[in-house]
Amino acid sequence: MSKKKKDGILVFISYATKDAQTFQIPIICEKLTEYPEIKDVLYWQEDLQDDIWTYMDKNIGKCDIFVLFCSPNAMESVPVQKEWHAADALNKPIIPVFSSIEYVPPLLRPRLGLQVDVFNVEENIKKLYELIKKKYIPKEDLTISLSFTYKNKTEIIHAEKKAYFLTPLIEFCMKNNLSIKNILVTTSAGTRVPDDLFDESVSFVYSKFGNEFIINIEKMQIVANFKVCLIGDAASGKSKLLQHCIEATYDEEYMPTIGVDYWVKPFHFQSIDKNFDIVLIFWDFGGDFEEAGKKKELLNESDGIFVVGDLTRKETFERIETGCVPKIRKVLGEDIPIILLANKCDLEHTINKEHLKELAKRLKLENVFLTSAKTGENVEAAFKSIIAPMITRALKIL
Ligand SMILES: Nc1nc2c(ncn2[C@@H]2O[C@H](COP(=O)(O)OP(=O)(O)OP(=O)(O)O)[C@@H](O)[C@H]2O)c(=O)[nH]1
Ligand SMILES: [Mg+2]
Repeated sequence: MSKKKKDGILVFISYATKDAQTFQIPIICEKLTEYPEIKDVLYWQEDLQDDIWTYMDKNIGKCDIFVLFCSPNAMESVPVQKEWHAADALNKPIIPVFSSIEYVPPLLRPRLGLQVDVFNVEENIKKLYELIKKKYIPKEDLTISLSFTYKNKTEIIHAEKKAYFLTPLIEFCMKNNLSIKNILVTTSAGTRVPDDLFDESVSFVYSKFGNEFIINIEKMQIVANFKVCLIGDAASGKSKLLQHCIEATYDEEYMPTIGVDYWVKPFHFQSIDKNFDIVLIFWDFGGDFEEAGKKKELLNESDGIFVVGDLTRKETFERIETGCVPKIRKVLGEDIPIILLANKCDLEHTINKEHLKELAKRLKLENVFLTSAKTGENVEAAFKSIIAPMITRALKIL
């Protein structure tokens, strides 16, 4: 690698280390870098500080052209295979260089490559340089127009093909009062795009269907996934409450939760002017799971919390007041919605509702419910009641 140039084509060379001499890799790289259009040529050498995986990770994403030296050694090399697969997944222009077509991975055979005579290095470099220039797509050609439509409103956004498309989409949604945490859209190509794959899928759909790209927000379905944790003393009924809510069953057998259990339940929620499909992902913590450090990490990114006490054991509420709630606020902030469930209301108990309401007020809790996992009293209503405050908070955060 030579003197740094500011602009130009960044080339990544992938080869099997055993082929370094056969293909004269260091010489090719050095000579290529001498061309003014080529900014730099990246290739891994054993004396580099980074191991090959770190090197690959850092550099494939930013290269403009990926050159693959194909040979029997390259076919057997795991790093080489990973490298070209990664480049392909990232839509990088790939140039296979080979002495015989049989060494080119079948998937890459239709691409414009370069057949070389390994003994004619000078000639190979010249041809490779021409091909690199031909395959290079200047940055300005990478801009695409995204047309967002919602009801009768349309907005065209010029985004870089490599850019994150979710950001302009969220901005558009916010302008039209449509914002929410995770978004599921239907593209004009008919593909449903989940939030975390959105950017990749847009690139994919774009490359498949050409450069006119419309995202039809009229078909947009708003889906929000919320992480909700249940915390409270052992045997207070956290798991049985969830079991009742999700499976509509109950049994007396106590099976303590070890660590954390996960439960998932979809809800439909309607506000004045919007419909939401909500998925609550419940994290059901075992009461004995008090390794503070670990729990703190696991609580991160929660959207709402249920603290659960056992009406037949007063001390379970004392611990909610002195331990649970302050800890939760410390990790998740003051605005995290917390709801108190006073469970086992089917059993005789001495704690009255007024007392619990006062407790909830003192602790600035969102709400309090007397529940029974056994009879199902208030269970569904209690779990549903956390949705509205979570949505309000998510909209504020966005
Ligand atoms: N009568 C009555 N019993 C309940 C109720 N909820 C739970 N139980 C009983 O209490 C015991 C403990 O219930 P779990 O739901 O496993 O308690 P947990 O809070 O998940 O306990 P850990 O996982 O150890 O933290 C079980 O034997 C249940 O049958 C309730 O509403 N009424
Ligand atoms: Mg449990």
